[in-house]
Amino acid sequence: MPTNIRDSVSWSEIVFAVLAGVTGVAGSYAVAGYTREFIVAPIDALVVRLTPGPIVAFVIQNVGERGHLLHIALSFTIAIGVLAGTAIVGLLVARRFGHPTAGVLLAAVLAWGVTTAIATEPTLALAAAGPVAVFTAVGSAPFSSPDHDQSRRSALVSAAGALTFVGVSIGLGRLMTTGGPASDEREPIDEEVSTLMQEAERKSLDVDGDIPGLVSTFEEFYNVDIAEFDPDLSADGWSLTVTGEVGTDVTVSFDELTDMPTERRFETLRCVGESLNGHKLDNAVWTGTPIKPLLEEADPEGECRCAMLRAEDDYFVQFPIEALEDGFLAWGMNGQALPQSHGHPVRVLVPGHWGETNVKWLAEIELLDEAMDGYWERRGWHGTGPVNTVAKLWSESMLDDGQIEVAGHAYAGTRGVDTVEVSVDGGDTWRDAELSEPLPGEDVWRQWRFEFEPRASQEVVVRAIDGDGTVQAEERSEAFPSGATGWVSKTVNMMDASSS
Ligand SMILES: Nc1nc2c(c(=O)[nH]1)N[C@H]1C(S)=C(S)[C@@H](COP(=O)(O)O)O[C@H]1N2
Ligand SMILES: [Mo]
Repeated sequence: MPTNIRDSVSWSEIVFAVLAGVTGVAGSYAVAGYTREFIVAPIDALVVRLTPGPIVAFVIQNVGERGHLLHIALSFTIAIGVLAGTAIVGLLVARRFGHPTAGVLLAAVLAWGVTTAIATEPTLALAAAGPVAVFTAVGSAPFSSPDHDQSRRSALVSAAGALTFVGVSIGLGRLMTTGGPASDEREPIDEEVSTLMQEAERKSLDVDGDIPGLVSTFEEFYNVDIAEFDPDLSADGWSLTVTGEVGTDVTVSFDELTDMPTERRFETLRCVGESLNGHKLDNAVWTGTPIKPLLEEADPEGECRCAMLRAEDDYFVQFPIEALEDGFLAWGMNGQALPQSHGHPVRVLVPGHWGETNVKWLAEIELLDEAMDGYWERRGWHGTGPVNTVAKLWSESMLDDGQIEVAGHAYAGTRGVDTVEVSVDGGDTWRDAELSEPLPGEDVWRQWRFEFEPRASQEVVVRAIDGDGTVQAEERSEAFPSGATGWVSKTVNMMDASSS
């Protein structure tokens, strides 16, 4: 056996193997879409799971939002590498034994087997194995000897073919990526929800700038997930178990849950990781049932009076029972079945606490004896506590009469927003903003709006006062580890405002 891989694998073989890997991944995408059946999905889950906490914390702090591109790029590279590896084996066998057919068959079977083992059902795996076989065949054809003029042409034609294939696959894969609940699971909006949504629309301020209404649409509602590929669960197969330090284990199916007393609630969510004036703050009407009766039925006994909530994506959050008792198990959002990206079929909503406690794809509530860190707490965050108060400045515009309008949303969790104040002189003097009428509910944001006479350039500062009379903290801090603090401040000059 040669000791150096370069002795045994030629450059042209590497090129064809890479083409096989790229097209194999593209083929998998074409039939699976951007779902958990796509060969990259389980690899990415593994990459995320194996990445040490300090690295995750570092990436979140320094790369932020785009951090997930790093692990996704790595996962694509690994997937391409694995399929290219199967092609290499085929190419070597073809050359060593002078038997291209055997090599192609071997590569195809290996690519198919690996794809089935990693990600997807056997028939879908054929879509990855097919292109691997084709490029192994082209790469092991006699004319592809490295020193032939024709081989260069064949490589070029192959690359062009691969590119075309990738392009078509991207198109097909997009069609396969559905996202929301299947259309047969989409329900008509019930009357109670539609009354609440109308109320929210009526109470939304008439803002000239572009800000969400009091209910965020599915398109607007932010998304934060630990996994790149959301669990794809059916309501039929779902159940929730309350277990651990309990008097009796309790398990409920989806049908049993939705047969429990149903309520509709406005509930606002905010991510602890968002920047001070960020947009990871949204509100919806949720349909569900209170958690408390289920907890009472299980009869919690543990020392810490706390529970670990666990989800299908291996996410987990530890939380005091006392706060959990105010929580809600939701299966509907704005009158539709919970979309896949928001936790289909059932998620938790906990009033007043940071977004991370609102566990999606809920599977288990385990009552504990001893407190343990949750997923984000292990990575240094303090994100289970009550939310900070914030007033966002999300739009500036010049009105027809020449006045400047600034507007946004304000949120203070269960304390509620009492007042929003605006200063147009950098914080020296303050006036009250117009506020939207409060919506029913314990944990709902409000909109604010303010008009002023423009001067050349002025610093607009905004702050909220919560229902306890506490003014939003002025001292600035980053989101990590306990949520951003400070007052949002923006230099508004007439030119900018007129163009927004
Ligand atoms: N299972 C699970 N639940 C989860 C998360 C997650 O990654 N997995 N992210 C949490 C975080 S950090 C936030 S801010 C909210 C976001 O909910 P949304 O995506 O519905 O807006 O969900 C929380 N629940
Ligand atoms: Mo979050």
